[in-house]
Amino acid sequence: MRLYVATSNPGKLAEFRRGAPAGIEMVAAEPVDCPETGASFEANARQKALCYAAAVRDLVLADDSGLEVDLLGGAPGIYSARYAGESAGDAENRARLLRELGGRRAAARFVCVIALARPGELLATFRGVVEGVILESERGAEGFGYDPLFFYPPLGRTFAEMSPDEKFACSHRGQAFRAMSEKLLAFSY
Ligand code: ITT
Repeated sequence: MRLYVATSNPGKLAEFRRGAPAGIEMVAAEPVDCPETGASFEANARQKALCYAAAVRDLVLADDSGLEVDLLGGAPGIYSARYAGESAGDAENRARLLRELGGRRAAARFVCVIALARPGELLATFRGVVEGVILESERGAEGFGYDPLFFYPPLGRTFAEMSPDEKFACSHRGQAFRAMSEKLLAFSY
């Protein structure tokens, strides 16, 4: 079956494409300028999914995700993509995170909420969470976003030091995706 992915983030798209089981074809939806005005990952994922479903006129998956750092009161949270400013890139966002932490290591979690929608109808949301530690400097070159700073204790490496398959097996996005996959058939008629 075909599932449109509502994202303009190539890192997310690559992870979904690689992680999807045989039988689910993940297709990149043409970028749509959707409002992202919710106060939670769930609200933003729902908004994105419904907005893209209206444009694509088919079944759509949207992902709203981000990093919550305890020492920073949960920041950057839903503002993770624009932590260092509206047009900031991943490297600038990581630099701001390191500045805010001032050399301290900090407990943190990645959160991912996947929303499934058809035109005019929100079908379901799925949440995945992974706990880790923000390091005082970057390690590794895989992945995207905050991956080089996110240390995952059970494997003793950052997400940027893992292969894509290793990351998807434990990540917030992999967890949410697997929960969604279990329910997907029910929505595909
Ligand atoms: P779309 O809305 O088009 O999907 P986006 O990048 O703006 O793309 P979000 O609003 O959900 O998406 O922001 C997610 C940000 O959180 C992302 O840009 C990264 O900075 C961070 N992030 C989320 N998942 C991550 C992961 O697996 N590894 C590293 N950083 C991640």
